[in-house]
Amino acid sequence: MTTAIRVRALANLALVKYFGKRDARLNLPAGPSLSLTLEPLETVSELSLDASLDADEVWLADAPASPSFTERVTKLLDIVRQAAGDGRRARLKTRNSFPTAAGLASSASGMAALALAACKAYGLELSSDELSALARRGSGSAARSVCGGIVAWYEGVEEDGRDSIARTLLEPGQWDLRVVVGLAASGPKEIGSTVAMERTRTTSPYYGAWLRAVHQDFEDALAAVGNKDFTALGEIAERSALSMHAAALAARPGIAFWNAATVSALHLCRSLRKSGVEAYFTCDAGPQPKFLVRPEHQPQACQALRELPGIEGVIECHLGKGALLLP
Ligand code: 2P0
Repeated sequence: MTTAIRVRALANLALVKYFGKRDARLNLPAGPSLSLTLEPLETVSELSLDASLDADEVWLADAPASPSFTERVTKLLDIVRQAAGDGRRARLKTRNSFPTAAGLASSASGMAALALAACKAYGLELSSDELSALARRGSGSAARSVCGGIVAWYEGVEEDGRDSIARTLLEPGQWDLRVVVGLAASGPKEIGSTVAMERTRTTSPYYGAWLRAVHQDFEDALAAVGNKDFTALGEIAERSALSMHAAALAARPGIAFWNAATVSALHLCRSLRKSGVEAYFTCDAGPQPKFLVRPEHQPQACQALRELPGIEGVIECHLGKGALLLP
């Protein structure tokens, strides 16, 4: 058995959402997206190769992982094994510092960590663009968690997806943005984002309008990041989230990720803004509301969200680094 490779990767929060694929096998997105890589939402993974194993062995938080998660891990490892010409099976022990599969992007940090660990373990030398494209094969949003700070994921035009990669626009130290995550419900979500986005693409009458909006929102968000214009970026983030959820709600059958606390949080966010606390609402494929705020407004936003009925806790986040090896 080889010595374990240890890596860490952070989850990310999309301000311009990824929701819809142009190629489901390669996880090629139908549009670009823009995200924040967030400390302290971390995955730490250990990977070792073991020639005596017949199949990959996957542990999630000290328990054997589900067959579906194990299968996703094997799928990504198979790509690396084929490229490296090394068929050895692996043992993966992975752990998230935050609720798994609850709309907090655990697959993004998990698959980014796995891609990096697998490259190191199998001796594959990849550029950061290539690593992003590899992580994307595990989970689309993982392409972004390879990179730190404020990140753009370009949809690309190539059929094989080699130009569908994410890159850092600003490093964590270059703009201090904060995110307050509200924990609106614990436990796994009712519908996974992969299934939800495919149903939305194939059945929602609003899907075309959503895609057109994404391209404009991405261009506007790039400009807002370039100018460090918080208000512009916040407004884009809120409208991108609401458009994504509108498209999903209109799918057949409709997909409602929100619960009562999520709706209350949207209204709370808007009343905070009226009172001078400039917070913007976003939400992903689960019920957890997230507020984008400036550092000086983080304490008030945090307190208000924590006191909201139905919110079980909050996580205060700031920009963090891309996937990295641990000693
Ligand atoms: C995002 N989401 O941009 C969007 C917003 C959920 C809502 O990326 O099928 O788990 O593995 O590519 O990456 C979640 O999608 O989906 C996601 P797959 P993934 O953050």
